[in-house]
Amino acid sequence: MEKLWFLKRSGYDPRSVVSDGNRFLIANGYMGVRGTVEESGSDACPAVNLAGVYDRYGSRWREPVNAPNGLFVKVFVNGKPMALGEAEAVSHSLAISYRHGIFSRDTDFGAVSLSSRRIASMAQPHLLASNMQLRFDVDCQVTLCTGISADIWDINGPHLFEYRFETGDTLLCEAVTGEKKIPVAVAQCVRRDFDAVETCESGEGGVMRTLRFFAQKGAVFSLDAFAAVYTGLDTDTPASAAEALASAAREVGFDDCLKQNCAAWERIWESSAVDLEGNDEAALALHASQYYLNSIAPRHAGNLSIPARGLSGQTYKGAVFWDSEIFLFPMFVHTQPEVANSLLRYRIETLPGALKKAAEYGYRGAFYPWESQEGGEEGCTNFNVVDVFTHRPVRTYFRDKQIHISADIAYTMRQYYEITGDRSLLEEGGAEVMLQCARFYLSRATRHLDRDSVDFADVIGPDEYHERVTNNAFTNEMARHCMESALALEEIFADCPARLHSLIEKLDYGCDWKRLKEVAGRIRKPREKNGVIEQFDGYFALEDCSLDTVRSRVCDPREYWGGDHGVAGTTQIIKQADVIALMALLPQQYDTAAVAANWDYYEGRTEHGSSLSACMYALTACRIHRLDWAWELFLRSASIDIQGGGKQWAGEIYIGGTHPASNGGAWMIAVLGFAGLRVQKGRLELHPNLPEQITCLRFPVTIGGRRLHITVTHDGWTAEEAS
Ligand code: IFM
Repeated sequence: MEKLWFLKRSGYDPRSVVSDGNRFLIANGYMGVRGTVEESGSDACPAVNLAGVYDRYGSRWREPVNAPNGLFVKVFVNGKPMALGEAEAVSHSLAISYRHGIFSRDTDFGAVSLSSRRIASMAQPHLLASNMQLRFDVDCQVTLCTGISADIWDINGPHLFEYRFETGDTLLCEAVTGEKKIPVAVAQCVRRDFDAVETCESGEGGVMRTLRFFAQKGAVFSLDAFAAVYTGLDTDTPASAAEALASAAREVGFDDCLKQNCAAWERIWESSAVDLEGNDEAALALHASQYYLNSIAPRHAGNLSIPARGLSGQTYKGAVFWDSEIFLFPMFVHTQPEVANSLLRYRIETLPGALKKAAEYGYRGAFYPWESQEGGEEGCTNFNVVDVFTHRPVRTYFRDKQIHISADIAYTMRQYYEITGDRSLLEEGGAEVMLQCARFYLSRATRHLDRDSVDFADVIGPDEYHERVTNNAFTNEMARHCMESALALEEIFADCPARLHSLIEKLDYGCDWKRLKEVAGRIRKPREKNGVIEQFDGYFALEDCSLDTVRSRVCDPREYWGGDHGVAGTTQIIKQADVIALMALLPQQYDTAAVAANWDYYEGRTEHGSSLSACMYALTACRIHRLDWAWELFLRSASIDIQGGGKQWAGEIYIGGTHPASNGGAWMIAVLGFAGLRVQKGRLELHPNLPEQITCLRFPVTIGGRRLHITVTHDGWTAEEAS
């Protein structure tokens, strides 16, 4: 049903331009194009955000590069700009087809109405294509400028230099990044069904083609634009590759490019679409979530991961966080294992960066970056928040102390094997990652002379508001799991022990292997009171006040709640799921009574200030049959990007964009929570917990190369093999 895959918003409100840029994003894994209108200048934050290409300008934060915008179009009627914000619009709407990743725009300026559609081709990752229909309501002289705009949005830029433009049938814009001199090339061609006097020129703002023509009242003209983007990371000749692709696309035409794009999207949905019956709003939100996640999967690469704000811009430095493993991986491993494989190959290939980071801090093994950029470079700086009162950068310790990142990666390596039954990833570097992560915890642990137990002191758990704590339950248990997973490699490689032994030898791991056995069992178990796990040593002694009390102490809506001076730091109010995240990740360790006790304690003390929080509470709520809560938290996770929700500011730093972790969380709640899917080495089980709002859930899963279609209702479930 079309309406379950389609979002439209009518009216123009300049205050929504930034959130609409996220909401109407189109992307294909290689690049993301923000949902801004064709004529937007950099003040509207347009962006063609490139996956995996980073740059640093001066001493500012490194961030991903935005390419010049090859789909720029601006129309003038009798010399007046027909542009949002410059001319009054009689009506205006933006829409997106989540099924096929098609952005559309309809604006009636009176004299002319502009209707356009745009795709980031899912069939050809380097290609953007658009069609604009212009309907004239008066006889008029028209000037239409279209081309490649270099007036692009950067948070910490500029990132492109040494611009070179070429005019002609195909327009070309070449530049290089500042730091690594990576060439970036964009080519643009058009196809039109009307006569015009055409001229081309280039200048600071880019390279433009100007079409001048006379339009009679009632005339309808059509303009296709094709833009191709390549960088020096894709080919040695990005400019000629871009030119060739843009002109080939013009030969094919917009309609056929669109068809190829739609067919590619249909293949994605065949393997992943979750259809929810009983509540259309929720069904749309779930499709939207899946769209935002599927559209940014690095299918073209095989060794890239996904940034925390996807391809919606440069927020969070375009970096890869634990979000990828813990929140995004589950949907992919169950539906498109090749994408899950890519996320983990990225970690295998960036192991050298993790070894280097550990060594820099004086540890052995692999300490993965908290905010990973290309090559495993740590993007997280020492100052990640700007204080709203003093305007000074605040020292945060995410980079140094959020050590659970390595365990999260090792956990996911093991999950990949457990779910797919495929050992090849472990053989091709995954086992080494697991061993090096375990080695890191060996070297990071603190042993006291007068006790047997081992502590992890001075860490930050998922709840980032309490910094530099000791024995964070999540960190300790995940570190233990990491060590036990390393030891489990013996069983995983039982049929070819020589393979593991030669790796152990290569890594000079003999002593560590013995120590793992000893230390894993000694890691301090979290303290408990009445069945409630203490989040870290001393947490229960903090002020136990309500969320409202903490809120009432906030003086500025943008102020940061964590760290030394934040309003939450001295209280038990936490930012996001921490103990509850642990219970969601290691369900076998906690019975339902333990989950219920901790859920009841922590939920009321959780701000859900991160979009990663709701899904962890929802998954555990399903386990303890709190389905009303699970439903409410599911809606929150699934609708975040439709609503334009989530925090937009951390202190004075903009953190808006799409929310892949929440998108992945929505899939997890629907499939792992409501349908209760578990896959162990290719064996599938379902333990449904359908809320009353859902009458039926249908979804495919791919296990061991077989695709199954699952249907879950209140009467039971069926699984059918796809033909
Ligand atoms: O990884 C998260 C973190 O847990 C909370 N702050 C935002 C990060 C990126 O999503």
